[in-house]
Amino acid sequence: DLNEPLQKTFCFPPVKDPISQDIDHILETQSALSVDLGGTNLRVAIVCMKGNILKKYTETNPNTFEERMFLIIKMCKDAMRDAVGLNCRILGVGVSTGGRVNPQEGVVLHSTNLIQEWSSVDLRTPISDALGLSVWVDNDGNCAALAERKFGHGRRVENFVTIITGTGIGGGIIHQNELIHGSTFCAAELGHIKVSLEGPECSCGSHGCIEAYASGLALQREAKRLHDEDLLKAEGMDIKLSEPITAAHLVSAARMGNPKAEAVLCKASTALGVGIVNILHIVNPSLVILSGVLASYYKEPVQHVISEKALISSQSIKVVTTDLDEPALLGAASMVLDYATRR
Ligand code: ADP
Ligand code: BMX
Ligand code: MG
Ligand code: CA
Repeated sequence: DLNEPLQKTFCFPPVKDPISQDIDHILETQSALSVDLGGTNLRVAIVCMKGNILKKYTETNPNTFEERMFLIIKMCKDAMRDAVGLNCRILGVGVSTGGRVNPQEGVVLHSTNLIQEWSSVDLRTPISDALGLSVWVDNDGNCAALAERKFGHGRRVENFVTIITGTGIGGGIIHQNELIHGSTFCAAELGHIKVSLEGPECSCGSHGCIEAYASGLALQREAKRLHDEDLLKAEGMDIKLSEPITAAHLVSAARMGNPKAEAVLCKASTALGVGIVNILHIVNPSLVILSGVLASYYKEPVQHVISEKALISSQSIKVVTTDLDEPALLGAASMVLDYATRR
């Protein structure tokens, strides 16, 4: 075949100069271990400089302090072993966790009921001692904001806010390009913005927080309530007896036209939207980034509430959903990648 040698000649990849080859090599091999502790899950990942997750491990977050610390260290050791095979050099460990965190000390100061036995916990010392690596720690919503600033829609955006929905609702605020921690590391606890005086009880012990209306746990609570009253099913929806009821059932039921499920989701979206309007009126960001399991569901109703309830000067702000896979994990990694390589 006369064409064959010709094709071969033209199929060679473009030759890179040695400097860009070196940079590519560094970006692909220098990596961080990242840990994300949420109300349900404990995740660990190996993340490279480019923000790609090279390997991810997921377990249920244990209920006791002892089991949790043991599992974090075990999962990190497993990941470090796998990193060798993946040709990754681990620069340090970034930890994203629910709760108020002092990032200077690497300590979780206080947690709500969402994570038990997780107050006054020094994470830096035991993890660093066990792994022989430097450790950075911050709140999970704050980490999500760091990830958006480095890898996501927050790149080159001076003022933005992110809201991440999981078991609870986490938040992060970037103001003039910097994360806000506040005077006692309690800034940007956006899940605990209150939108009513007598709303549903929240896992923080208060009432009417947006987390108590719109989080995964809140929707699961409502799904179970409807299920107990035999009101969760919709035409064509099949729920097995043994199946645990979750927020996902509520979303499916609403999509299939169940008016009770629709009403619950409408209230949840409105509560979240009103909470976001309050945020707009306090920090006036130019962008709101929604992430987590329900982000795509909430985007449109939140935009609608803003158009109805925000002051004219706040109406032009943009609401987008993240394009990152795991914002909290990636943000935990970004602390390592930014600080460990700082000269
Ligand atoms: P966390 O960080 O709090 O551990 P995740 O971000 O891992 O949580 O999300 C877990 C939460 O999301 C659980 O509350 C679960 O019920 C809810 N969830 C999981 N899948 C879905 C889904 N498809 N739709 C709605 N909620 C979901
Ligand atoms: C809770 C609170 C926040 C956290 C948020 C999201 C604790 C333990 N958690 O509001 O600090 O950012 O949950 O957490 O106090 P997740 O479990 O949904 O990831
Ligand atoms: Mg989470
Ligand atoms: Ca936060």
